[in-house]
Amino acid sequence: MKKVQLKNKCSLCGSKDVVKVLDLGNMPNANSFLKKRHFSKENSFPLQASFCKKCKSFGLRHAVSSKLLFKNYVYITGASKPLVEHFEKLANEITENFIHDKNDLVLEIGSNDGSLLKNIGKKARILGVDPAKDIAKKATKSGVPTIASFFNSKFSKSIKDKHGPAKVVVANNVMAHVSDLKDVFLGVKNILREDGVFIFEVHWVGNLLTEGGFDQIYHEHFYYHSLHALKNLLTSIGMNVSDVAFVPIHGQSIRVYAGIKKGTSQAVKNLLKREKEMGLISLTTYKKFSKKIKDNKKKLIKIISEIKKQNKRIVGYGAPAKGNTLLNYFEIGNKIIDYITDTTPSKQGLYTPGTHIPVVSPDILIEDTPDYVLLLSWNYAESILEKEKWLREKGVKFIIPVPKVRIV
Ligand code: JHZ
Repeated sequence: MKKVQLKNKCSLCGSKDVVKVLDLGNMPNANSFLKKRHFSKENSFPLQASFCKKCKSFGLRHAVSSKLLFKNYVYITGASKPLVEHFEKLANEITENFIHDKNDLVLEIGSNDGSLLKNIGKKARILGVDPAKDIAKKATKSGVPTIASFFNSKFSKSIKDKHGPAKVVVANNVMAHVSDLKDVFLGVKNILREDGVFIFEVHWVGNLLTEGGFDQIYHEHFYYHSLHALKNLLTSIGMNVSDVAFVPIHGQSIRVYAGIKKGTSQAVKNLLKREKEMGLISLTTYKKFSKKIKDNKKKLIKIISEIKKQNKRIVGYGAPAKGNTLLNYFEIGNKIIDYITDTTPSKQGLYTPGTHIPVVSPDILIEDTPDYVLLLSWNYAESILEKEKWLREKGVKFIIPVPKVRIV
């Protein structure tokens, strides 16, 4: 099996009318945190994106092997409190609006540690599917039955044979992570009841191009979705987008409701109109994006260089996957950042991919007071600034790199 493959056509619609619009150079996988002894064996792969003029999708030109990306995964949903709260609310919505019988099946694709499903288990049958074997094992042990596997159309048949069709299929922050998305959607269609609903959340490309950081671009994310591109794909396999809503996750994501039944809400029509007005289906918009990233780089590097000239210390706050795109592309390494704190136990004790900055427990900040903190988990800025008021009262300043570089 190849570690990386250049795609010469659009993997969503098969068109060859695909234009390269972005090149961030070679990068390691954003979630491949590593031990010191593995520094010399580190992999890196081209990180380039292209736009498909036919189906309007924006995605990576190279596909890194999914096994390499997801089998040994360090990202744990439960490490980010705002996300856990967000999933509690979604679980309530699912049980209130869509579950009418305790025997109904709720299937989650990319269920990670079971943060969402654990809130549903008392009201319906639940089943998670996630390729990260250690995480799947732990989730099962904690009461959320989880199959350690990738989900695809073939696999959906065996789940259906064993567990029956699903009333709800849910998939959050994972539909950008699938190279053969059409096949996964076919699997969902196969397992979904006629009166069932497929709910999935993905980071919205409209946010990525305007407010959201370019740092959300990394090998795990094969696509940066617009509603247009998703709707084109779902329609091509006979599924219907019934509703859509914005959710304040990862900058701004969209929650899409799809199914087999017909009918489309006004929200869907409005968002399609808005995407058109924003130029999200036009090649020129994507071409301009590259310049914006370079401007952002200049600004942040200028601020950081000035701070370092004054011999001040900077540490990182949060070691999200996206932070590694930012650090690598901006060439901010371990000579600039002393360490990065992160609440995820499986990241602590490891080093960031490419830049080799140590990741440590946030407890270090009780003893150590840096001058500046680079907030790499900028998507949780509001909640983190509130939680770390005490640090700011001690004079520590937070550099927030996205959407516009600012110091608070
Ligand atoms: P967070 C993840 O990306 C991975 P990441 C994944 N590939 C994906 O697609 C996107 O989500 C959508 C830490 N933290 O959620 C925990 C603190 O240390 O922005 C996490 O490591 N203190 C599935 O990794 C990281 O920050 C805190 O107070 O970019 C946040 O990662 C909080 C709130 C978080 O996603």
